[in-house]
Amino acid sequence: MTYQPTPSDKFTFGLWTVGWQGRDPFGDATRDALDPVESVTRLAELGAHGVTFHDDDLIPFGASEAEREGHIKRFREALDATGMKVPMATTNLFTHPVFKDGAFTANDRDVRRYALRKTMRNIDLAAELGAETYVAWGGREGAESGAAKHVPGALDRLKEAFDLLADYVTEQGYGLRFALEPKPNEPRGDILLPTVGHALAFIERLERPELFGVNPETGHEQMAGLNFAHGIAQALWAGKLYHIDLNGQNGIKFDQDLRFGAGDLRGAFWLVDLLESEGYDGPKHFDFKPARTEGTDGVWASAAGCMRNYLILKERATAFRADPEVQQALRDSRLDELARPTLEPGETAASLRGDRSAFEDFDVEAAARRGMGFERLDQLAMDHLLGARG
Ligand code: XLS
Ligand code: MN
Ligand code: MN
Repeated sequence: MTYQPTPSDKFTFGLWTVGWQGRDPFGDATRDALDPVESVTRLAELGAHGVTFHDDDLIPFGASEAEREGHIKRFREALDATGMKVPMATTNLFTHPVFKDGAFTANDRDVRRYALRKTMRNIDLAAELGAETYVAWGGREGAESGAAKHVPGALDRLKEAFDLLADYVTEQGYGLRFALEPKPNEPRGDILLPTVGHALAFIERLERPELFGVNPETGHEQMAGLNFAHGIAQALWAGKLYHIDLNGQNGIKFDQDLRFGAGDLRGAFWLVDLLESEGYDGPKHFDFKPARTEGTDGVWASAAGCMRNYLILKERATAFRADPEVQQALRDSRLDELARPTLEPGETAASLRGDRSAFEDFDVEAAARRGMGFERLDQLAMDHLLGARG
């Protein structure tokens, strides 16, 4: 195996990821700005399928109409020359100080109206470039203190915004769906829709829920101490995994955005196992930040590492599932039994109550003593992950 990615792997990168200059709350940029055209070209050479962007990644905030057209034209030419796609786009509603109290949920109504216009403008561009997904991360939709944000009211405003945007894409006939991106905190003390579960529940309150899914990010769920693969599994189960942001994170701390595979490696293995075995076929989007210690070469090494790690983990997960010993261990752990409905076909509460074997004659103590075999199963997974088996 060479682990050489090709466009059919559907790996995509945000312009803001490889383009991150390394500015953090304590330090200035460590790298020069990257021309989006160079990012498209270099990522294509590395085997990526496409790029994604916030409006301001491509067109600097405040650019004139003529400048805007110029940036779009150069970008389009780079896409045409390389065959790179733009499967997703999003809006920057967090960098400019006007968004200091949020965008769709800012207390200031004129800021909310401005945020909607900024978003609609970039939705037009996203549709023009053939994007299928529009991501919405509520960057500063949150608060640091209790009375500053009336949360039920803010959720009303968030629903109002998404209902309007869904009407807009429908009226325009755009083939776009929205993917809400949860994050628990950073840059706000607390952010609305902090986890995949919150976002899934919110979507059901919208007027056009079918146009909304989620874009979970590895590190964001892990910042909340949650199991990312479990969140993804529930999103898949709900038919709502419209997009995914892959990266790495070392536990509950600031949003590290490490390259995919760094941080929680076992978590990454189970995630790839899940995505591959459930047949997720959307873009595998890396939202990472090449460490600010790196120069330009390090940026591309980091981007290549994201894809390489995914492909290595895919190979290991496939070998794990194909291993006859693993298949026996899965049966020993009764995973086949979990796949079986608890009731017989046509069985009712009344017939269950009438089944003495389910209760009166059930040997609770014997069942309690049965080992589950999970340790052996997990060790087999560990052996595969570490390359100690087949
Ligand atoms: C920041 C988010 C952001 C979104 C897109 O933490 O991950 O990059 O993915 O706005
Ligand atoms: Mn992040
Ligand atoms: Mn993200």
